[in-house]
Amino acid sequence: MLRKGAACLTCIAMTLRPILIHPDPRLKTVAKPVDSIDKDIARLADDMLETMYDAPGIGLAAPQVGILSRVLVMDAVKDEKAAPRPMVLINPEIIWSSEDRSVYDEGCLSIPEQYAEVERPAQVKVRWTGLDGKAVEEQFDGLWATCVQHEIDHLNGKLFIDYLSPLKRQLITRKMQKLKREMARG
Ligand code: K1U
Ligand code: ZN
Repeated sequence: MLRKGAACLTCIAMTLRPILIHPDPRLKTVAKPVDSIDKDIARLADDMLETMYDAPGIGLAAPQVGILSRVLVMDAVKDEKAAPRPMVLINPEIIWSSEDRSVYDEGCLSIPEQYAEVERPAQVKVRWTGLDGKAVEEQFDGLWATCVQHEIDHLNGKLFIDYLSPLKRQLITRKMQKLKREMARG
């Protein structure tokens, strides 16, 4: 997988999928576990990575493209010059969280141009199934830990604004309703 704009023949077959904007009932729904990793899941993962890099973003969960399956992609490599690290996590589970907490000014591709500080465990250990069907476990910290928790929240129908006060959440929701009305008008 290459970053946006990089030449890649296999990328030609990939499709950018439209990203749902909050509020949308699909973003509040708990996604279903994937029971078999077939070509449709591989295609979904490829499309999600392409859509994430194009946005641009550092993560994307399947419900954000309207698919209620437990699949997420991420690449939180910060250094533009470093090699990309596209990751596909199927049925991810947090199996350990640190006591230690960290605060990050989070954004969300389903809530464009809105940011807010969210406190989460600073490190998490995650278990998931890879596209090859094999179980994987890895401990994440820094931006990777924030991102994987944000994405797993999406699989559970939770958005970063759910960590904010009802007043702040309502303010952002109203802005998004207005944005969606404007987008619908073209
Ligand atoms: O899930 C999403 O909506 C994607 C989201 C992930 C995320 C961002 C910040 C903290 C936790 C999780 C994004 O990628 S928003 C865009 C963004 O943060 C970004 C975009 C380009 C370069 C660097 C960051
Ligand atoms: Zn998000």
